[in-house]
Amino acid sequence: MASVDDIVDLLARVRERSRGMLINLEGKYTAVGDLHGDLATLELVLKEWEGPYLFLGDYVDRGDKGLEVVTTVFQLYLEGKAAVLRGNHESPIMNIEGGFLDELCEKLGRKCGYVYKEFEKTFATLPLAAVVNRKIVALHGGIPLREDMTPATLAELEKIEGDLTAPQNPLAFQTLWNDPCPCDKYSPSPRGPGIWLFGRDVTREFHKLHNTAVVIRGHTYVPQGCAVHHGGGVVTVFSSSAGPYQKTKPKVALVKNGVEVYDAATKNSAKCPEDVDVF
Ligand SMILES: [Mn+2]
Repeated sequence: MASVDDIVDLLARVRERSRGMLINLEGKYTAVGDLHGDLATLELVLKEWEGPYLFLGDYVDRGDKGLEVVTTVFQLYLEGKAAVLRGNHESPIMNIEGGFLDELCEKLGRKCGYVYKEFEKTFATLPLAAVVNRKIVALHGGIPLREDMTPATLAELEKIEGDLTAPQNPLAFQTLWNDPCPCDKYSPSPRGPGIWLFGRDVTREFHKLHNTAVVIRGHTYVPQGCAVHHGGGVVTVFSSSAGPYQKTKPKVALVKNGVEVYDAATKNSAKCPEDVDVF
C-alpha cells in the first residue's frame, strides 16, 4: 500500500499535467468503462490488452479497491500509457455516500480527510471528454444539452472553467451524468435534477456538428457489459464486476476510427444489445 505522502505526491503530479477539459488523441486505444474499485479486472485488462488505454471514468465507490484502482490509473497516466477521463463518481457529491471516503479512512486512518481533499482537487482537473482521431468522442455520461435543449458543442466543453468540484457547470455536470434513451428527443433523467436522457436526434445533430461517428461512454450499468444506441452513434462499455456488479462480464473496446467491443477476459467479440431501456 502506498503511503499518504506517496498518494499526495501522485495527485499533485496529475494536477500539474492537466491539459484542460477536452483532449485530442491520435492512434489506437483500449477503452475501459466503469471500474468502481474492481482491481482484478483492471489487472486483467493491463495483462491481456495492449495500451495505450483510455479510461472512461468511475474508478472509485461501490467496489472495495477504489484507492488501488484510481492510483494505478493515475500512475499509468503519468507514465504516458493512458488517457484518463472524469466520471460522475470522481466527485464529493458521490464519494461521501458511495464508499470511497470510507475506504480511505479504513486504509489511511486519521489523515483520510486531508487525502480526500487532495483527490477532490485532482478530480476537478480531469478532462470531461476526448476526441480520438477526430472521429470518436469519449466521455463518461452523455451528450450535454444547452438551455434551449440543443446539443452543446465540444468547443463549449473546452471553454469550461471556474470551480468544477461538483462540478457546478451544467454542461460539465451533464457530460458526467446523462444517458442515451431509446427515444427521438430527450427527457428528464430519473437519476435526478439537471440530468437528461438524450435521444437519436440529439446524437445525430451532435455528430453532424463535429463530423464525428461514435460517442463511446460508460456510466450505464448493463448486465451484458455493453450496449449500442442510436444506430451505432453511441456505444456503452462497462468494465466492473465488483460490488453490486458481480454477475457482469466486463467489456473493453478498441477505439481507432470506429469502436469494437470485446469481452475483457475471453477476448471474444461482444454481442451488445441495441437500444436498451434501462430506466
Ligand atoms: Mn457513472
